[in-house]
Amino acid sequence: MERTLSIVKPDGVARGLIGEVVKRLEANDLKIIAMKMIQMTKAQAEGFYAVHRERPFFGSLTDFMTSGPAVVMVLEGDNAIARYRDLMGATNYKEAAEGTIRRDLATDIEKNVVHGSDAPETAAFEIGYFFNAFEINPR
Ligand code: RTP
Ligand code: MG
Repeated sequence: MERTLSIVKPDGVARGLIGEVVKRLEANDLKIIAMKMIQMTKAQAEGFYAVHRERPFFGSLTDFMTSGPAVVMVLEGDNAIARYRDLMGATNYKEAAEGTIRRDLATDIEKNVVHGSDAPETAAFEIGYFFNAFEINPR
């Protein structure tokens, strides 16, 4: 069993795609064991994406992530990190495989609807960034 952090980014929430994302998670055996809507501050977004702080898109990305509410979730399942990355598709929706969330729903390389942790260490950091132990409810 593995856990990963999922975010429906502000573009996905604004476009009414929370349900569509949740439907795909549940249909693919990724169990939602924590979930809440948040409004990130600039400082929170900068901390979350600290690995990207030297990238040219860092300012734009952290502005986007604070542009409206986002839905953060903890997912649990066998091989959850890689299986959720597969469901999301490539960062650039134009390069994402058919049937993935980003290929089907994204409109922009930045506004790409969802986030998913990319490794066990980043998943642990990202889950702890948004949730405390009492907010996570394994079933
Ligand atoms: P994420 O972290 O959000 O799950 O996405 P990812 O691993 O597929 O992509 P990553 O390289 O970690 O980039 C994080 C987010 O930054 C935005 N981005 N913009 N303008 C650009 O070239 C560019 N590249 C990345 C995207 O929102 C990406 O998901
Ligand atoms: Mg990433």
